[in-house]
Amino acid sequence: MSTDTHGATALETRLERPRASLGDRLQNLLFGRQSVSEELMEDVETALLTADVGVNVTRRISDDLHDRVRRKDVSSPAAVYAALRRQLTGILSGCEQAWSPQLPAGTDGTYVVLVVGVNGSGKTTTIGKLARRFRDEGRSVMLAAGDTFRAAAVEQLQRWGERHDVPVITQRSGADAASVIFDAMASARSRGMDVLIADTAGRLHTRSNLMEELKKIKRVIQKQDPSAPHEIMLVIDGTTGQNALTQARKFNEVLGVTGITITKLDGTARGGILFSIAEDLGIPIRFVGVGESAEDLHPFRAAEFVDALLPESPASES
Ligand SMILES: Nc1nc2c(ncn2[C@@H]2O[C@H](COP(=O)(O)OP(=O)(O)OP(=O)(O)O)[C@@H](O)[C@H]2O)c(=O)[nH]1
Ligand SMILES: [Mg+2]
Repeated sequence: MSTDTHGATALETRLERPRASLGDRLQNLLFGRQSVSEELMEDVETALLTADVGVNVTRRISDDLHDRVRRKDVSSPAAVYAALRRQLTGILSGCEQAWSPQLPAGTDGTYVVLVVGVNGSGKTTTIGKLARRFRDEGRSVMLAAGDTFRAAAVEQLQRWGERHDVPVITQRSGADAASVIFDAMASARSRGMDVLIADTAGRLHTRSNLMEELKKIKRVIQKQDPSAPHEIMLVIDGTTGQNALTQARKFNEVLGVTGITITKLDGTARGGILFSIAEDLGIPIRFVGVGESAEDLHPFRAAEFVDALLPESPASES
């Protein structure tokens, strides 16, 4: 959210990026204590909110925990931790769906993935990683340099293409993005490519003219294949706070997002925003990006994600 480095935002930034991870905070709160008090439950709520789990999800979790405590279903702080892990996994498990670029039965042509998101979220890097993944699976892959806004963007995609031996269709910078993607699609289809992945320029979800441009790209793709794009993938920076939910809502409203990839979950212990997005939109979460190299992209698994955020501890069940 606040990426500027002005002194005035320093405090806010510190709030947004607490040093302790959600797991550490919850373990500090819940391990080594004897009883579950109302104060302790409030501290748990605060920890969830600070980790961007969101007000609605936090409220629902908290109501459920209170219920369980009342029913004596959960009677120790460590059992609260275990219950939290189950609840959080439950929220995300609906968004875990195996996915591969497979055309619907009975159709042929090229599977088209359109990649969208705000500036710097990790779109181009994710495309490079996906190209490598699909190629390793034995598919033929082509990339479309639909970010004609930044000159360096085309080169960045070309580097990924060269590294993984994947053709990249480009036009001069400043060209119409829809026309680049249209050409790339024609080329991919005529060459019998299995998958075409189209990059787009980063854009703020609040800029309606830029969002209109994405609609145009989608329409142009559909001229060649009404069933395409087969995947509209929204790439979200996992270190973003509540703003990521607003982004997801807006991109979904304008385009109809079919899958989400969340990036930059290496190093930082963020990602709490995924719970809000899962609860609010229920869009499948495809991949998690954990670094800048080709192999740093993992299929999303709810249980693994929660394990990373809230590690199971030997003392967690009681
Ligand atoms: N640590 C880490 N860095 C990442 C990850 N994904 C992307 N990055 C880095 O984030 C920065 C932005 O990534 P890009 O792929 O260029 O993002 P983009 O969305 O294409 O950016 P624009 O085209 O400018 O909108 C680069 O420095 C990437 O190396 C990730 O999973 N982990
Ligand atoms: Mg890019």
